[in-house]
Amino acid sequence: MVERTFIMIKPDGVQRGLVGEIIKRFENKGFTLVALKMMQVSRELAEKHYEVHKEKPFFNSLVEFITSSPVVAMVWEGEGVVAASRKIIGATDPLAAEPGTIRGDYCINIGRNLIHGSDAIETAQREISLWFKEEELCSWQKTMSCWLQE
Ligand code: IDP
Ligand code: MG
Repeated sequence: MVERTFIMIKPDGVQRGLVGEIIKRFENKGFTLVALKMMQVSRELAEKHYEVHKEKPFFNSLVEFITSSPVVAMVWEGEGVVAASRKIIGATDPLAAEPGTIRGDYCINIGRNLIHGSDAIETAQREISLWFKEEELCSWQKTMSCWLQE
């Protein structure tokens, strides 16, 4: 089974018109998009998704924010995609994120950091099954795959 990760463009990314710019970075890198949907997140889904943070002081404002306006949820596939996506995204605090990363290039505040990406392979599996039904995931082969992989 090829590695997959869960990526979500948060409400600020959608509102600021950065959906195309963000998707472009994953496409240009060579990863494969296997699922994508725009959705208004329910409180229940938001709380489940951020379950590990439920004792944190920012938990409530995070759930409020994620449910405040639509998001774009995606699954990307490729060898090493989980760790590589975290690098493409950059550090959680945008002011610490390196230039060239999404957070480093397009945002300034930890509570408005544009994008979520799974932090480990097991987390990715949990998040993908939380956000997507099996039939929403498209398994497909890029015709140019021989130009991306030896
Ligand atoms: P990550 O998104 O880089 O994986 P996490 O530590 O998993 O970062 O935190 C989840 C989200 O919670 C962050 O993306 C950010 O939006 C928010 N967050 C994390 N730490 C803080 C904080 O100290 N203040 C406000 N929001 C925070
Ligand atoms: Mg995280």
